[in-house]
Amino acid sequence: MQTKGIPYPPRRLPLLGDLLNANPREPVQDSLRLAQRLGPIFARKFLNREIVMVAGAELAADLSDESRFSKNVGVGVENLRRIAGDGLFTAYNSEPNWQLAHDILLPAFGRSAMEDYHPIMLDVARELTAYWDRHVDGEPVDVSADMTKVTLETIGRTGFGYSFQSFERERPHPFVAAMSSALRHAQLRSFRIPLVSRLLGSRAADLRNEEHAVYMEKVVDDVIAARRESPDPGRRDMLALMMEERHPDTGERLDDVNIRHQVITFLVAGHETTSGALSFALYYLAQHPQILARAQAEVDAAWGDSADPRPQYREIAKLRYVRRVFDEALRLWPTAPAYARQARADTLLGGTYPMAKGDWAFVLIPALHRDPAAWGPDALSFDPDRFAPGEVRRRPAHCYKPFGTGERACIGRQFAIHESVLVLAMLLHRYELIPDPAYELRVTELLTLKPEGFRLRLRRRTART
Ligand code: MNH
Repeated sequence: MQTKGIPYPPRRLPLLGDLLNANPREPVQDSLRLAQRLGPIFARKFLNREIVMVAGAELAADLSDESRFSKNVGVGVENLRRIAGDGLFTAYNSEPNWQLAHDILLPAFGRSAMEDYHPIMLDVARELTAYWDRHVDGEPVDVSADMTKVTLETIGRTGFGYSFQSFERERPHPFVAAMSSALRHAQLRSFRIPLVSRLLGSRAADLRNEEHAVYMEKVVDDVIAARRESPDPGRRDMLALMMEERHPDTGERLDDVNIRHQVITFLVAGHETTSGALSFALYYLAQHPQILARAQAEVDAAWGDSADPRPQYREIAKLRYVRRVFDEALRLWPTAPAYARQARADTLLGGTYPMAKGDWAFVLIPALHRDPAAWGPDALSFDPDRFAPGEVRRRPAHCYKPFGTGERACIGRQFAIHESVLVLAMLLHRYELIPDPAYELRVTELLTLKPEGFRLRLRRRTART
């Protein structure tokens, strides 16, 4: 879009733009710092590409107007098309497979599907506690790594009836390593300088990425083959819908290539962001003893002091305070930190900035979630009570967007929330979480965000041994 009148960082170079001042390993935290200096909208220039970032609540709310704006498959997301093709997340608005897959898959995220997933989610959560029990009074646990075990296992088993055996292996499943490399590659590719990158051996990186993509496809083909070999007629999970269901109006089905793209999409989108969100929630709980105590009291009141609680589906949504802790963690560190919006027709963003049809801008979600205009002067402090019902009503609309916005918003939102509240509650009920007092939060970026090097020591809570 036109950037006349939009602030940009100082020290811009003629050919490279802002590249020298940018940190390609931390584009989000970089931009967040710029937002604090430059305000609600600013431009960054890399080589010949100019990117507009929206950081303020008022402009982000305007971009939420579905009649004037839609999703843009932009920088970063576009680089994922090698592995996710026209899957739900990476599909262009114009691709017919988006609507087809959306309509076929929607029932997999409805209430009755969630009820079916619940016992599986509970099994996985109990595998986590069995695994953490071995660390009680011993070596600290690596929180982000273990949350990745839970969330990958959960999406694999609920969506596809497939176990990665995450808790039976010492090292992460190779799918996780391949996926992390693919995400890193997609992130870094956006910052490439064509000639320099050839000299620096980017081609080798591209070839490795190709290997990772091929490996991920092989895992997905295994998942599908496993189902073909032992069909499970009663099953109504994501894979069953994709393989058997026809569109309710047109009778069309998903083709094999598209199913592969969807499976990769769900395996990646369905675990990486939730894992980060759980990790940040545990980080903030461990940092705030009073909040931790209140969350524990809520779970204790609901579940008593059973040594082996087996909550029912409907009990999870009643844990309102645990849910607020989760919402607040996703406010400060929304683990899918940006989405892009494009103009459906020529328009003025916020009544001020001209956008031609097709022009697009990023919404920098962590900046939006810290805008004092929406969140008040203490926007940087962790306070789950911001999500008490009265407080929510006091805020402007569209200032909380961890799951994106509009028609292309996250289809897995309820899934992520149910899984996360369940896992957090199980952990809160069972353990004292003891942080390393020397730890300072470091956030790693692989398109998504997660705490790095965050460990907790565990003690069993005394009442329930
Ligand atoms: Mn999810 C889209 C965040 C969990 C599957 N997700 C999005 C978008 C955001 C997002 C933001 C919109 C991106 C854009 O506009 O470009 N998602 C999250 C977060 C969590 C999450 C923060 C967890 C916390 N997502 C999940 C889970 C699943 C999932 C769990 C699947 C089981 N998400 C998707 C899919 C899309 C999506 C699929 C694309 C939807 C579409 O465009 O139709």
